[in-house]
Amino acid sequence: MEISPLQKARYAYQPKLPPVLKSGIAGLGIEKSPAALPPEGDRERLKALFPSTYGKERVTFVAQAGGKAAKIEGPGRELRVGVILSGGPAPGGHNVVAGLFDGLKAGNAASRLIGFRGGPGGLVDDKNMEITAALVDAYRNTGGFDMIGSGRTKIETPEQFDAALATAKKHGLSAVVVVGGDDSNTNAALLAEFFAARKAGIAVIGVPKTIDGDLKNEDIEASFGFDTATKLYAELAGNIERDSASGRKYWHFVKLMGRSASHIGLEVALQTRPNVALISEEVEANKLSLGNIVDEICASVSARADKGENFGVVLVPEGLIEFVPEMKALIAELNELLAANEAAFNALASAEEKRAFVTGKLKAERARLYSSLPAEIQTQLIWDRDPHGNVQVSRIETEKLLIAMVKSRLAEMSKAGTYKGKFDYQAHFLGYEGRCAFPSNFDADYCYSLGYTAFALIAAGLSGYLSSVKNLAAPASEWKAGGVPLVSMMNIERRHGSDKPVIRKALVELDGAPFKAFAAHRGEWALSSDFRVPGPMQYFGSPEVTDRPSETLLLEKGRK
Ligand code: FBP
Repeated sequence: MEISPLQKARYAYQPKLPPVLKSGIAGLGIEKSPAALPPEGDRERLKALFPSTYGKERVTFVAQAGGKAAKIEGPGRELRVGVILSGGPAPGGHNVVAGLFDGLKAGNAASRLIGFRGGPGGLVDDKNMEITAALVDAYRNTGGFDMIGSGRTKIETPEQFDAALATAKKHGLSAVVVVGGDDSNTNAALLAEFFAARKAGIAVIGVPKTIDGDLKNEDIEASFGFDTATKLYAELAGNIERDSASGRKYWHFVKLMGRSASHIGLEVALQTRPNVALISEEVEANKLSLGNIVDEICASVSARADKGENFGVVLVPEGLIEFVPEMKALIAELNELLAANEAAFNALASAEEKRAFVTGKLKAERARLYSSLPAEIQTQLIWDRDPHGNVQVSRIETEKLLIAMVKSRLAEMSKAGTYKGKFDYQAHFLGYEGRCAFPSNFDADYCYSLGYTAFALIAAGLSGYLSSVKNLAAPASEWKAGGVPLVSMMNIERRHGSDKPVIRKALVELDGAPFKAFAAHRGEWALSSDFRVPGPMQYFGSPEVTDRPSETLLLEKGRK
């Protein structure tokens, strides 16, 4: 296979590790401290659901140096470890595997790493491949999950749990590492509990992945992939802004990936200063309707038209549709209706028949809202849910819905004499192009460190932990490594009509520093053409440019 010059150059990049892991794990000490507690009302139920793994302490690796911290027993043990990449790809996944592999081999050259292909289903169905040094070398510092593939299978039935255990035993595994987001790590917690209850002696360790940036808390400062994906989207959004200011004839509506939380949209807004950036969490908090959102966009369009500037940029978070209260209620009713009438619905051949079927079953008010939407959006709203029951928001063209609504509102305003501009538009969706990009230096370092830390947790005989690398807003020379108990991050949520233990999703906090920084400036950005163009991500050069973390992280950690 012919590789690009950049890929070749990136092979030579040596990712940075937290200092404590730089000389391997021999002599490494472990400090324990109380972990955060789940919400008070859920503790008893979680304790009952996770009798073997509830109540574990947070661990931090420290240099032993003759200190009092407990030591890792037998650090050079021969280990066999399985690894699964789960859910949507995120830049840096291959470096998690590389860090895990290098750690294992540094501990004992005879240790082996087995990749389960195509996500969690690979463990259930025993689709495996040996991860060799040559394979790892071919993927170092590259984007994608194609080394072993990924998938969204949810391990939930007793048969699936039994099959996963049988596979792990067959391969003589000491541990399974699950690289995934909140749903996948919820699965990891359940698997850890199941293996512990069966006294299988097989550890389960999670690694926090998702470009969405919503798997974070006081111990997990960022999920990997967010940094790279947002740098790439910010480059593209900035270029679109400059194009709009050059051509002076289009309003660009840019939908940005991120299933639920608006962290991606917020980060890109902070980097590019668009005229409008919608934040789903604010829409929900202020109970804004689609009409209110359209008003906000039209206010900017109209004020800019008054200055003769019939162009601009609107950022739309992918998950918006589910945060608009009226749409949220509609989607909830659709979910129930589709689940209850699965066979009859699936038997219908055309999209038109399917739309008519659901319209006939919706309550009057929601049927009215559903019918008022463009036919394509109606169809997109009834497409299959993913295996975790989520609406596939990446397939709903919210940016086009907003364009249609803005256009018709402007026509009304024009008639009433309150708008005198010209509205031409372009729609974009930035999503899949960011998930497999070459990881930024930050993600290359972070992922390698997370993989190496996962190995250290396994070597320390721990299970039910999420690999944690902290102090990320500082240079890697100040990073810290450890683990957070998965159950400590859980709560009980209502999913598909029943209570389920799940890892809490971190939404944008409206009293958090990143949102406040955005809110302080957006009024001025709504009118201005003084866009900020970040340019392409840099891999070589001054660390101030190449290693700069996201604005979100810098603001959250008070470094800005
Ligand atoms: P994860 O939560 O698995 O990391 O996936 C995130 C994501 O990229 C979302 O932003 C997006 O809505 C979704 O995956 C798209 O999923 P798919 O790859 O199945 O189309």
